Amino acid sequence: MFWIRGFLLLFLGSSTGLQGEVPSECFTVNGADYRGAQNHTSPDGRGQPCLYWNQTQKHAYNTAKYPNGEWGLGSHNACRNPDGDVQPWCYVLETEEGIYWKYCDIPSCHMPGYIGCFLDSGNPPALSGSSGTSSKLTIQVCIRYCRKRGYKFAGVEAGCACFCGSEGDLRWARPAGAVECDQVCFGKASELCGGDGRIGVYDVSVGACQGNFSAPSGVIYSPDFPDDYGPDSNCSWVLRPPGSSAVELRFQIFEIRDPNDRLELQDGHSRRLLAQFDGHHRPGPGLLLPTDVLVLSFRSDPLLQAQGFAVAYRATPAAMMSKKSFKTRLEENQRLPESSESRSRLLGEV
Ligand SMILES: [Ca+2]
Repeated sequence: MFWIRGFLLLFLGSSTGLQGEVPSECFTVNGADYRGAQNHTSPDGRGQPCLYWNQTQKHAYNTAKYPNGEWGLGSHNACRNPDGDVQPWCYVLETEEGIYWKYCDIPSCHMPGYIGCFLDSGNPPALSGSSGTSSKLTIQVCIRYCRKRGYKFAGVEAGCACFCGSEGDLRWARPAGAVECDQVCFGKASELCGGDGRIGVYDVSVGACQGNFSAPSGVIYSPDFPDDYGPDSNCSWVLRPPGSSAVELRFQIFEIRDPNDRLELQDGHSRRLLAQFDGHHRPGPGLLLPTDVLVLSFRSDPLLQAQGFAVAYRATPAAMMSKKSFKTRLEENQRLPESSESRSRLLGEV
């Protein structure tokens, strides 16, 4: 275990403030975006109580050093992951053995699309399809490699190896502890690519450039997530949750570099533009869109990229909504610093 507290790794540029305001699920690989209230260490959340981040001045991460809510630190003792470790953790009262921090094992804290960490003896391999190694391996490099070859799963191991596999493989896979997949990807220091004899497995739909979503809820990631989106991206996703009259979106990550990289939300029937966001016009945390077919389109220009977005969607049944509430919530959730003219253009006649 070479992860040393104080090793500063900026995984997320953004930080949200206080617990309770946003969902507790994690949308990054390592729970860097966890803002839930779990404040005990493993096992099973019944371990030691965490110390308050405003009472840990002798350690590297505390609110005196990071007073602006960086990484979700604040006057609370909930688990966070400010340094890009494998999962959220917290400081604890130092033991005689000198242990002063511990992991928090938060069950909901896994990026959707991340299947888990599994043992891989290599004989037979945990994922039995195509494989390769790369000194530039990232999670998305492996996902793309396996997606192109028609596999359902992509597995990263030992920082540099990529394996592809199908449902049948996973039936026999033996789960390993989440923290055992702790090796940095050779191609990206902020991502973890399995471990020694441990394979981190992903669904290849994460970071795809297109998709049709018909489940009542789900998560859409920008192209190549968790890597940065590429130059000249042109991707779109169609949401058609059954029995809904509106779609609620919650942006968990929105890292768009400039105004030339743009996410558009359109009504799938009329193609009317419902909202658009870019590097200068960020969405609020929640959005309600009055359509049962929503099309998301993302385009980027050749210059300057960033991580992109992770947006969770949820279908809202017809009975729960009125026209008035659509408008109110859209207005509340759009943060458009432009004129009121362009604002009404975007909102249309809701
Ligand atoms: Ca750009």
